[in-house]
Amino acid sequence: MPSEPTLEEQLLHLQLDGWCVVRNVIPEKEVPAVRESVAAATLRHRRPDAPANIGHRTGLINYDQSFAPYLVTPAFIDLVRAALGPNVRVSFTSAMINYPGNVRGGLHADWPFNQRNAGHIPAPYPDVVAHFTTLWMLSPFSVENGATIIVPGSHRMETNPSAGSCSHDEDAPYPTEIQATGDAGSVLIMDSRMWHAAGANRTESARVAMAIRFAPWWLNLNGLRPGSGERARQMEATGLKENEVEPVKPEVLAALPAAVQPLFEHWVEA
Ligand SMILES: O=C(O)CCC(=O)C(=O)O
Repeated sequence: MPSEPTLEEQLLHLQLDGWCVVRNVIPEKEVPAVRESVAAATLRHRRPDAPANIGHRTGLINYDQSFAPYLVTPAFIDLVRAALGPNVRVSFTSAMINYPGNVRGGLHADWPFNQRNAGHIPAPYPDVVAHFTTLWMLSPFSVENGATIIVPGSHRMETNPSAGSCSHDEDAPYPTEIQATGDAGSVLIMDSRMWHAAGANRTESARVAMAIRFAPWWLNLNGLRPGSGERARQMEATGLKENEVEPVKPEVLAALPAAVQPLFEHWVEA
């Protein structure tokens, strides 16, 4: 078994290639309980507007907290903090169950680089590390069950296929794309500028995952806050839609492990 890469090696991988996988963020024996808890919460609270073949729940932290202690697994959070700064904040917690038959998604970059969101940094955007998307493999991610498709190095491009002006068609495979595979309990960390898409699930089993996104302290998240004036103004100015991230309930925040609370304090319900 090869030895685990050091934090410095993972940081270089993130900086140069835009992604890395951290193994065993949730220990192997503990993954089934987290997977079942997240899947059950997603089924109970499934977003009615979720795409066909995907069970989806945003604001997951209000519905399930089984994953919370692992957000501060040192091999994971030390790397996120080394890249984004010590005072990182969680911006999104979402659960995704990709059922058998789910088809390949379109290549895109995530908020705030996705040009279809009202709150977006307009392309051509500068080469700044501003947001991370972390995809938590609660099922093993394999080529067959639709491990996330990524285009290594694409975080250094100044646009992505969500922009009408991008020369690459979102539905066309990119010549250098790969799939980020890993055991259950691993986490794919990527710069949110990275071009990526869900792979097709050609197996008979669901692929259960979470997308937990992280922002540095200086990134303005107010456009995601339901009912905020900034959100309304951004949507009106652009004529575009925006994701909504429901506030964390005070009782949920209070029950989180002390080391996890600072990641969510900024988003607690007033
Ligand atoms: O499900 C996946 O593998 C990718 C998810 C994705 O594209 C996203 O959350 O932005």
